[in-house]
Amino acid sequence: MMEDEYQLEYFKSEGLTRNICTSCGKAFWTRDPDRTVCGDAPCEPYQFIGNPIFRPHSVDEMREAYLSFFEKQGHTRIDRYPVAARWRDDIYLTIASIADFQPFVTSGVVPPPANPLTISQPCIRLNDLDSVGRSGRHLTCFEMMAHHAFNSDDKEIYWKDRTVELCDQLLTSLGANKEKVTYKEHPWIGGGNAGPSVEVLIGGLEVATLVFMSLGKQKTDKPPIELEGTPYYPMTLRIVDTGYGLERFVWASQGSPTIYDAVFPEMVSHVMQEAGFGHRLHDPDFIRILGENAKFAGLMDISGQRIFELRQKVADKIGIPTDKLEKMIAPVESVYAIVDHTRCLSYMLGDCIVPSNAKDGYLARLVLRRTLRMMRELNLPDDKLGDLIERQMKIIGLSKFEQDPDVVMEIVDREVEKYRTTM
Ligand code: A5A
Repeated sequence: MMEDEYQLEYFKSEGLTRNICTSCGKAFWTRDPDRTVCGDAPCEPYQFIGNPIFRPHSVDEMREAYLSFFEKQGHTRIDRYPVAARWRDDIYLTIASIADFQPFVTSGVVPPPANPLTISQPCIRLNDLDSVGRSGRHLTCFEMMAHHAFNSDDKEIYWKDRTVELCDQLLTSLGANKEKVTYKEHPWIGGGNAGPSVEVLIGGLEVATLVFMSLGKQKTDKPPIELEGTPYYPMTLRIVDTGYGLERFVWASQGSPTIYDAVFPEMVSHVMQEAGFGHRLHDPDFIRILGENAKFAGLMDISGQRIFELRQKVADKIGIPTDKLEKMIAPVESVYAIVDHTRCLSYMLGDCIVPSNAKDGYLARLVLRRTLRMMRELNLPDDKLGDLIERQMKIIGLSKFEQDPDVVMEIVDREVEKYRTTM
């Protein structure tokens, strides 16, 4: 699409070069002229497991570091929006921080709550359900840290150069080596809008995406550009839409085998204990196998049959039979998925979604039943679900939720009863 769009003054002044990845053929910008791969999965394995990219941070420390960095750079901090996107008629769940401002702010109908602004928005995405617990990097529920600027003809805030500069400065402030960062060109089309975007990659992990929303299907007084056979018109507003994965930042700051160990250590160890394999948490062999598994899992798109391929590769590398590895790893993946799903449920129910057979209620029921199925596989009693969700709500902070925690517990108990009857 728009090669010129990536010829940034900032890249030139900082001496970055544009290289083509020998693995995927896509263009990326780097400070290392000899670099041959873009740094994305599956072109490069994770480099940071056991070798962290940033100074160690907990989830709360990382969120605060991010928001206060952007505050110091002139952004206003905004409270999060609910995970149920009730202001929209096209999606049920808040899937990205920019979703908070669509469609009314992005179309220019109402002004943004602040400009520029910074936020850490809990998001829910259920499209990668199969990878959760396995890929080491996918969560159903994650916080998208972001800074957004809304530029108009009357008021220019900042655009591409400043956005990339801020990203570089943030990464450096957290202890990263700028030489290792790559910016991969990633033209973006979706939801009726389009624009250039770059993926920010370091240590083999995509930590952020910087989107420059500048085209829309809606007619404006400017001449259209044709993309994939459809005319797109330069928008009245040009919007800086960034997204930094909080949990991925925390993971990269700790270098643990999986994102789950880094982000939910107390919940992982609690569920491991309950399932009867707490002793493994301190077994060096087990930790090594988990790390190898995570590295390979990062390289693959794990869906359906591909899980067997993953098991074979890891088993070959470690030198143990595939079925033995399967017995070791599969229950741990379920523990991770249960921890992820119960956090997702605490946001869903805490933000007043009620499980049902329709709309967002259906999605809550889906996640809840999936969790119960996995709990049964680990011989965890159904009644434990309420307790796990309550623990997650307490870790996040009860004051962050609109719904009364007692009501949440009552809802969960009723759902467990209904599930038993259905079974
Ligand atoms: N609106 C744009 C910025 C957007 O949504 N981009 S994105 O889909 O690439 O997400 C931004 C960042 O959120 C990603 O770079 C990644 O760091 C994080 N992220 C996305 N999906 C995730 C998931 N399922 N689990 C954990 N982090 C995720």
